[in-house]
Amino acid sequence: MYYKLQLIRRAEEEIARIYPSDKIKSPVHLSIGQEAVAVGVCDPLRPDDVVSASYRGHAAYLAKGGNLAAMFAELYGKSTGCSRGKGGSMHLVGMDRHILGASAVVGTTIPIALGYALALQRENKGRQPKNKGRMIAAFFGDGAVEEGVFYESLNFASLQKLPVLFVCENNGYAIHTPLSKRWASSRLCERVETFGIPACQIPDSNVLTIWEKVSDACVGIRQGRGPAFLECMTYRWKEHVGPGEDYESGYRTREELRPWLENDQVRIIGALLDKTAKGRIDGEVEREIAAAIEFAENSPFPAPAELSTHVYA
Ligand SMILES: Cc1ncc(C[n+]2csc(CCOP(=O)(O)OP(=O)(O)O)c2C)c(N)n1
Ligand SMILES: [Mg+2]
Repeated sequence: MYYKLQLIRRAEEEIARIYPSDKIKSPVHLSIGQEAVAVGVCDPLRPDDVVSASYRGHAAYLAKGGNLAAMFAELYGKSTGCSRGKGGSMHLVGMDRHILGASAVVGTTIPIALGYALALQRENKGRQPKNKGRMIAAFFGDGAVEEGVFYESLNFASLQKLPVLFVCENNGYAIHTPLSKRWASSRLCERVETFGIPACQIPDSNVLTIWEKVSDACVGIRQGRGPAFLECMTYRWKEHVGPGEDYESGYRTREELRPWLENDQVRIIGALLDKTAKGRIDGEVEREIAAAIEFAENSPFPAPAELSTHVYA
């Protein structure tokens, strides 16, 4: 788990470092500070489980085992990228690791995840249940909860007992607007429970707690008992989009960040390891990231003829 936490943190720090050079051709929504959610959720999953992420998706992509070099190449707009350089940061995909393509349109990935869950359920019931027990984890932000399709999805998933784990990454903001100006009630889990879905909030982003709650939830989901819901409270350290900070822009204070810095799961989990083990992992992470950046830099851009290929299916 520390390896994954550190990989995501350092990869995104490198993205922030490279970004001003304009080599990265895509807007980037960084998850620095939110890594524990992706790792705590993806670590207990099976390799053949599916993950659906949002445009803030580097963390979920890497936590599920997405290829790091293909991610960097995608950010650089290169043909070796995981979306052939045509999607950029907001459209990471890795079907070899069962990572569904993401979308920039808030909330839209939730019903697509549901469609995948429905397909898994039907294959489960087929004569040769090759997908026995497979499930999907659907990540989305607190802003997605304001879309009507979120509630339609809760109802449909519960009614059909779909094998889906809903994961709301509640970082308190949709761009610059805090929850207090958007939600009539902050009791999200209670709202979800009225759909007959067990729901639980993890207030402190503790990666081990998230891991445990997900492991517990997966048991019922895999047995066909229907969906579960997690609200993971977290905090976005960087600006909404881009590599910088925005504590001076008036909508939040640096004071609000402080408890989350003290609760940094990357540092806390790293401190549980002995120094040699941690040093070995840190070294491995740095080598992997350097190799991924080199791969992206040396890869070609897509040929002009590719402009209209793989656009529609
Ligand atoms: C349907 C739709 N409405 C509005 C937007 C503009 N928009 C982009 S990101 C965003 C905030 C979403 O916040 P949240 O779901 O909490 O995710 P976070 O960025 O905090 O991870 C909005 C409103 C959009 N992309 N799609
Ligand atoms: Mg948010």
